[in-house]
Amino acid sequence: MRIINVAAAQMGPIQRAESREAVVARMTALLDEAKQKGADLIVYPELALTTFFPRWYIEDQTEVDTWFERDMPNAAVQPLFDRAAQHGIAMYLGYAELTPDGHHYNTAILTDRESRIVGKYRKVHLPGHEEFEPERSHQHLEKRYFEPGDLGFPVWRNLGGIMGMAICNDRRWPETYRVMGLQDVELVLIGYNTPSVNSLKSAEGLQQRLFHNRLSAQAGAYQNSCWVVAVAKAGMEDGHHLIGGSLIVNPDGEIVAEAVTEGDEVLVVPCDMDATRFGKQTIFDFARHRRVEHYGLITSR
Ligand code: CDT
Repeated sequence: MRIINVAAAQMGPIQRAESREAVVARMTALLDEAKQKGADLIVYPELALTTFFPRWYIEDQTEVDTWFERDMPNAAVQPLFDRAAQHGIAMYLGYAELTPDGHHYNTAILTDRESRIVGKYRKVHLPGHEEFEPERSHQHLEKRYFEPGDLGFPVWRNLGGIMGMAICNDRRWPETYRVMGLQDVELVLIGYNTPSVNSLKSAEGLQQRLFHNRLSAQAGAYQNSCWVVAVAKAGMEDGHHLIGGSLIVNPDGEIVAEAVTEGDEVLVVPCDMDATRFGKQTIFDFARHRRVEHYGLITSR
């Protein structure tokens, strides 16, 4: 057995006025709880340091840039890195990244037990729109504020497992998991901020969105025989509701833990990386069973 004790650290809402320092204090409390529960790895949500600012239409780029981190770790986040190293806990952490040459990405990093950054992922599938659309109940301006990620879907060896990362909307796309599956991924880490209502289609509500969240994570896990950990920022944020439902799914596609609140909540599950092997060597032995000669359309359109 190759056990990694994985903590899904769901976060309750972060209001617009909340400082990075206050958020990092909350994240540190979740880290301490994860340590008490025996965690080796903690997974935080997408854009874990701030409110989900793409719901706000901002024209002034200087103001937009206040939501981004120019360095990671920076002074506000360093205490979290220090505590994680003290506890020997690796992290997945989502944040808005502003690069030295002026690029904006929706990013997640992976650290090792010493808080060294071993992996970086930049969100590929950016949902939403670029301009203010008054008919919507809320804006979703990821296409305005971020560029599509330029790093693909790599995997990393960390804590004795093979890990990959994705961010929120990526989890709805089978290609996300399959590209990592083709690199033998054992554990896929995902943070998300998902509004509980569709801004245009009012019939789609909380229960359906929670269902689609489970469906996506469970299908990705089963079809690639890997663990999937999907972690929400949840609850009523700036007057807009985000789904909770953070969950850990095993390589059979079964949910083994699911959050019951919409607040700060830690789930810890011992995930055996060897449990991925049976599926990878049988029904999802890609080398033996895939028929790539019939898949060309997937990449040509
Ligand atoms: N953050 C993020 O990617 N949220 C999207 C909302 C989709 S509706 C525009 C999601 O897929 O959950």
